[in-house]
Amino acid sequence: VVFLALLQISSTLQRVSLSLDGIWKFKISPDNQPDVGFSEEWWNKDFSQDDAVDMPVPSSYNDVTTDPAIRDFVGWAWYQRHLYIPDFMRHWKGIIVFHFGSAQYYTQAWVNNVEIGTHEGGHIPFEFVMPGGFERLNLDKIRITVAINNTLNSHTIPQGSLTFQEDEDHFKYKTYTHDFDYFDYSGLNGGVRLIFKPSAHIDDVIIHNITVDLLSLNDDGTTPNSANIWWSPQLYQPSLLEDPRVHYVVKDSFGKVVVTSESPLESVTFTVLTVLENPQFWWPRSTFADDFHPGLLYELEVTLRDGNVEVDRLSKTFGIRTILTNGKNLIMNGKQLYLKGFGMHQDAEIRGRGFDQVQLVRDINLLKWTGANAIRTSHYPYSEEFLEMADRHGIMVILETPACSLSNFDDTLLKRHKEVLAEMWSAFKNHPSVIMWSLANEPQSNNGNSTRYFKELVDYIKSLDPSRPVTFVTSQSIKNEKAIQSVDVVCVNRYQGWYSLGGRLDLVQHHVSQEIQEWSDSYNKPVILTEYGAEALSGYHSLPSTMWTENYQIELFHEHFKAFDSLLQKLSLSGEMVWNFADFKVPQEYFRAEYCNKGIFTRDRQPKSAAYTIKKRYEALLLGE
Ligand code: GCB
Repeated sequence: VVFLALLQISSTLQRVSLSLDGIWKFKISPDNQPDVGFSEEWWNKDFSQDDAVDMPVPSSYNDVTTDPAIRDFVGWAWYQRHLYIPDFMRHWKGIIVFHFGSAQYYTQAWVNNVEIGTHEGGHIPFEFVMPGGFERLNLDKIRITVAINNTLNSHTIPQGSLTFQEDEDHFKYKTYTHDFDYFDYSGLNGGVRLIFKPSAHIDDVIIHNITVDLLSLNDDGTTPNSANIWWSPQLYQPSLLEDPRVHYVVKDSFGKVVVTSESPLESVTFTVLTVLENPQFWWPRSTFADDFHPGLLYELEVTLRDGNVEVDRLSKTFGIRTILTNGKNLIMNGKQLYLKGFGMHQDAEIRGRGFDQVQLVRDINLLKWTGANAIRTSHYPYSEEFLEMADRHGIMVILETPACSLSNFDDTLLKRHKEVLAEMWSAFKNHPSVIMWSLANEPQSNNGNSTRYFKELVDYIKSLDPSRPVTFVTSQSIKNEKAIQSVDVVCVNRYQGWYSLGGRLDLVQHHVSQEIQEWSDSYNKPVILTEYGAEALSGYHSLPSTMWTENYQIELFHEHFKAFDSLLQKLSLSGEMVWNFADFKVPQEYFRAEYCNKGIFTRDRQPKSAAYTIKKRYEALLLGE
C-alpha cells in the first residue's frame, strides 16, 4: 500500500515546499500598550536578544517558558524569524505562498515591510501569497514577522469575553473568561511552510460525491460492480497557458493504475464523472466480525499540461464509501454502523496544542490498541496529518467546528460560523474518515434563537456537501432542546453518576437507558452518546469505590455498558464515546487540579486501569453479518 502523506503541502515535480519550523523569536505586547507592535511597526525591525525570547514553532506558546505572563497572555503575540534566499527562490516565476497549519486566533503577517495577509480563526490551515514574489525585495536574507491575537469575543468562534474592571478603590484589572473548559492554547500551533507553485497550477481537487449501486453488491457484500466518482479540479490562472489540458489517472491501493483519462479535458471549470469497475470499499477498522479491509485508499492524480508539457501535478487520496442515515440507523456501504470511540483533545505536555508528530503517532497507536473505530475531533478540527492517518487506519471521524459552548445566536455570529464551515469543508472534504460534520458542541440550544440558527447552518453545510450526515452535540434535556430537529444524527453528552447523581452508580443504568430511549423515540434518528465518563486520578483507588478513583471510573463504565447493550438490541443507540481519550489541561479553577482527569489515558499517554476495561469491550463489540 502506497502512503501518500500530505501531498498538497509537500514538494512535487513542479513545486518546492520548505519548512520554516524551528526556533523563532517571540514577544508579547505589554499590558498597558496592547497595540504597540502596530504603532511601532515591529515588522520593520529585528527582534533583539534583549526584548524577545526563543519560541519553538509549531507549539502553543503558553507552557514553554517559565513566565506566567506568557502562559496566561491574552492579546497580540509576535513571532519573527529570518530566512536566507537562495537564487531559485528569488527568481521563482510562479506563486510563492506561506502555509500555516493552524494559528490561534487572528493572524497577520509580513515579509520585511510587505504585509502578506490576515486570517481569522484557529485550527484550520490557511495560506498567504507573497505579493510579487521575492525578486522585488532584492535581498539575500528576509525577515518574517507574524502577529497572533488570541482574544475571543461574542462574535468569534468559539466565544470569549475580555472585561476591564475597577474596584471601589479604583484598582483596575482585566478579566478574561470563556465558557468552554479546555485551556485555550494559543500561538503557532501548526507548522509554517514556504511553498513555491507554478504560475498556472492546480489549486485543489474537489471530490464532490461518490456513489455506488448498493443493489449491485457482490455475494460477499463488500464489492459493488462499479463506483461513480464526481470530482473537479480547481485551476489557478490556466489562461496563462497556450494550450491548457488536464489529464488524470486513478491508482488503486497498490499504486496500480486502474483508470486513465483517454483524452484531455479541454475546458477549465468542469466536473468529471469517473467510473471505477469492481472497486474496493473503505471500511472502518474493528467494526465487523469478518475482515473488511479497513482504510483502503485510492489515489486520484491530476496533471495540468501546456500542450504536452507537464506544468503541475496534484494527487488526492480518496476512499469508496457511502454514509447515510435510515430511520434510527447509521449506514455505511449498506451496512449498519456502531461507533465505539472517544472524544479527544489535541493537548500535550509543554507543547499544548502544538502539532507534534510523536504525539500524533502515539495517539493513533493507542486508539488502535483500544479497538476503537471512531473519534470526535472535540472541540475543533484536528491537523491535516491526523485526518490522513485516520483515513489510512480506518478510524471514523466526527469532525467538529471550534464552536464550543455558543451562547448567543445573532446574524453576525451566524455569518462567522458559516465562514468556519466553508473553510473546514474546503480543508477536509476529501477525507473518507470524515463521516459526519458536527456544527457545534453544547450550544445553548434551549434558547429559542438557536432554532433558526442551526437550521440555517445545516442548510448551508448541506449546500456545500450533500454527501455526509450533519449533527451538533447537545447537553440539553429533551424537554428543553430547541434546535436538534434540524440535524441528521442526535448526539448527546450526559454525565450520569458524575455531574448528574454523582456517586450514585446504582442509578446510572436506569437513567442512561431511559433517556437515550426517549431521544431515539422522540426523534426517530440515530442517537450517539458522544460524552459520558468520570474523573479518575491515576493511581487513586478505594473500595468500595468513590468518585475520583480509578475503580469508580471502571464501575461507572460497566453500568453504562449494561444500558448500551440493551439499547443496542433495540437499535436505539448508534455509538458510545467515552469522555475522554486522555487527561487534558483546563484553566485554573478550584474544582479541578490542573487537568480534566476523565481520560482513560493519562496526559502522558499511559493507561489508567479503565483503559483495559474499554479495550476489552471495544475489541469484543463486533457487528455480525
Ligand atoms: C462536557 C463538555 C466537555 C467537558 C466535559 C467535562 O460536557 O462537552 O468539553 O470537558 O463536559 O468533563 O466537564
